[in-house]
Amino acid sequence: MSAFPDGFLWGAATAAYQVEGGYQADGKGPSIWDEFAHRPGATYQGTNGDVAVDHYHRFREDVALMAELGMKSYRFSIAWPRLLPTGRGEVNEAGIAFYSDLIDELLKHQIEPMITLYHWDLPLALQQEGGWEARTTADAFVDYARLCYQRFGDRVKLWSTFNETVVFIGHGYITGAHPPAVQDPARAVQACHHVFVAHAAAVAAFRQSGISGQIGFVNVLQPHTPRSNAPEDVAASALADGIYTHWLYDPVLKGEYPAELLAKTQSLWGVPRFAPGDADLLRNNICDFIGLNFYKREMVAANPHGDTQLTANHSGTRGSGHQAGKEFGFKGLFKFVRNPDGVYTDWDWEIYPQGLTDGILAIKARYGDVPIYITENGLGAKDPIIDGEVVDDDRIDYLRQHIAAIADAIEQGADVRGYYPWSFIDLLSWLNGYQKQYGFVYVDHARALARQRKKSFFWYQKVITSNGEQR
Ligand code: BGP
Repeated sequence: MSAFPDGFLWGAATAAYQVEGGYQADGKGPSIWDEFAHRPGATYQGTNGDVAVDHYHRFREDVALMAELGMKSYRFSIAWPRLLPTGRGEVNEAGIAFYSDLIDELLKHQIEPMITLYHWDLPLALQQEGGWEARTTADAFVDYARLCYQRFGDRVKLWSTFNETVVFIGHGYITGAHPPAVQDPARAVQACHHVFVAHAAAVAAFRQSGISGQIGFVNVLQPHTPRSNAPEDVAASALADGIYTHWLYDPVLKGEYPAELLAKTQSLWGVPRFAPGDADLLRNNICDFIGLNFYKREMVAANPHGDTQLTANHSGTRGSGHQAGKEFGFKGLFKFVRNPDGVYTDWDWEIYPQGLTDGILAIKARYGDVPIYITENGLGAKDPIIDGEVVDDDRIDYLRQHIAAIADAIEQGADVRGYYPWSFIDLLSWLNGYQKQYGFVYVDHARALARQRKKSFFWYQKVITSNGEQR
C-alpha cells in the first residue's frame, strides 16, 4: 500500500516572473525585478524575465502538458503589478482575465490551483514609497489580497501569502543580491516584520471573505548540522536554526517571535518595532498550513573571527560557491562550511534527502499537527541531451530520494498533503539565468521556446498514477 494518502496532491510549481514573460503586456506595471534585472551586472549574463518562457501567451499549451503529466495541482504565483500596475488603486482587468482564464483552464483538466500571492515581484511604485520597510506596503498587500479573493476565491481553495521570506528579505536587505539591494540587518528585520503583519492581516481578510479554502505561508526548510560535537559548533548550529527557522515560522504558526532572539535583536538594533495591535494581529491569525521549500542542508560551525561575504555560485561550475570551502557567515554567530562527506550539485548545494524527513518531523515537533505541503523541491542542473532526448536521470534520482523521504515522514505521523517539485517547466532562475534547469518540460530557446517532454516527465507520470508507489 502507498504511504501517500488518497487525494494526495501530486503537483509542480512555478512563479510568475520566472515563467510568464509579457512584462509590459496588456497594461502590466513594472515590478522591482523588471527594474533590477535590467541593471547591468545584476543577474547572470544579464538574463531577465521580459519574455521568460512566454507562459503568458502559451498557458493553454502548458496546462495541456500538465494534464498529460497527470498533475493533481499546480502552484503558481500572481504578479501583483499585473493586477494593480502601481500596487494599489485602479484594477487592470486584462491582468485579472489572464489569471481567471488560467484557473478555468486548470479546473477544466481537474487540476487544483494553489495560488502564491507574493513571489517577490513587488510593484515598483510601492518600492519607490519605501517597499517592505514602509508599513503602507503591508496595507496595499492586504487590499491586493482582497481583490484576489474576490475575483478568484469562487474557484481557488489553496492559497499562500508569501514565498520564502528568508530569501527575498535576506537577499533584499542583507546580502544585497536581490532588489532593493540593501545591506543592513536592522532594516531587514523591520521589513520582515511588515511582511508578517501583511500576512496576518491577509489571513484575517481571507477568513472574513468566507472562502471555503485554506491559507498558508511558504518558507524555506533548511536543516542545519553542527560540523562537530564541540559545544561552540553545536551552539552555532542551534543559532542558525533560530534565525533561519524559528524566526520565520514562529510568527505564522505560533503568532509570536522566539522570545530570546526577539530580546537580542531589540536590544542590539531596536527592531522589530511593533505598532499598537501588531502582537494581537499575529496571535489571532495563525495560518491553516505551512508550505516547505526544501533543496539543501547547511553544515554549521562557530565563527569567532569575522564576517565572510556570500560567494555564490551562479555559473554552475562546481566548486565556485561558498559551500566549496569559501565560507559564508556572520562574526560571532555562525558560518556555513563545506561538508567533506557531502554530495553536492553543480551549484554547490548539498543533496541530503534525510534532511527532508528530519525537517518535516522537526516542524511537527515544534508546531504540532499543522498540515504540510512540500511546495518546492528539485534539482537545478544542466540537463544532458542525447539524440534529441533530454535525459535528466540525475533529476529523477533526486526526486525519487526526496519522495522516499516524504513517505518516511508520513509513516512517522506527519500530515503531508501534497508535493510540488520545482519546477513544472524550465524557467528563469533569478540569478542563474536559463541554464539552471529544474523542469519536467524542456524549453528550447533556439527554437522559439518550443516545449519538449524530458525523461523525468514520463517517470513522474508513473509516480502520480501509482500514488507514489512506483518510483
Ligand atoms: C526558491 C524560489 C524559486 C526558485 C528556487 C530555485 O528559493 O522560491 O523561485 O528559484 O528557489 O532557486 P534557484 O533558481 O536559485 O536555483
